[in-house]
Amino acid sequence: MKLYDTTLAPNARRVRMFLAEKNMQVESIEINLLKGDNLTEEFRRRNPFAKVPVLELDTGEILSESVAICRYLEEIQPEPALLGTTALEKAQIEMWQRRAEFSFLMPTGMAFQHCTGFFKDRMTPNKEWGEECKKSAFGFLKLLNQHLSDFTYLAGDNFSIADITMLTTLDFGRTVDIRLNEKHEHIQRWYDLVSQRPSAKA
Ligand SMILES: N[C@@H](CCC(=O)N[C@@H](CS)C(=O)NCC(=O)O)C(=O)O
Repeated sequence: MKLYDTTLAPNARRVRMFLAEKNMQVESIEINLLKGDNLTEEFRRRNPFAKVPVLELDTGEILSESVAICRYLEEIQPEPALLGTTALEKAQIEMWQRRAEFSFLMPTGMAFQHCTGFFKDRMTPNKEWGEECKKSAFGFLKLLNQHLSDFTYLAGDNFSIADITMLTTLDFGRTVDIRLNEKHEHIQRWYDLVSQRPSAKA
């Protein structure tokens, strides 16, 4: 399998971390987003949405969307389970995965795009909107901090894809000053725990 990957992109790192947890190795092809490697005809043939990550299977089938890629990896390599095993656990992981993605990864990504102008060659940044998104990301941190006062990981007792989404986004958030502060002591405890996992180096 080949992973079309970008070292600094949080979505790509989600898949790299997932692979590392599963102890799976794939060929990695670095896509330089700033240079627009993802905007070429050749890349768009693999993913018309022109985003990384993309997983190309040995059969030539193509998968994009980080969570869809992770679902595929979980099916072919079920251990360790990162998407849950029981009906309840699967639903709780999905719940926290979606919360982390929609209420933290998305606004953090928007804050990055609109505050830094990194993609100004392909979109019109709106700094005011970026700042709004930043506020909304901090709103999620407040709720998550309360939640983590009672739970070890986002979805309960077991490390899951929801923790991967949260950790990779939190690390990426530093680019726009979305960082933990003294009010986030429970997230800090969780962060210290999950960032020590070998997969966090991915
Ligand atoms: N929903 C997609 C999002 C993918 C995405 O937004 N990737 C970013 C990097 S983190 C990208 O390729 N951006 C390039 C661009 O916007 O030109 C996923 O989960 O994989």
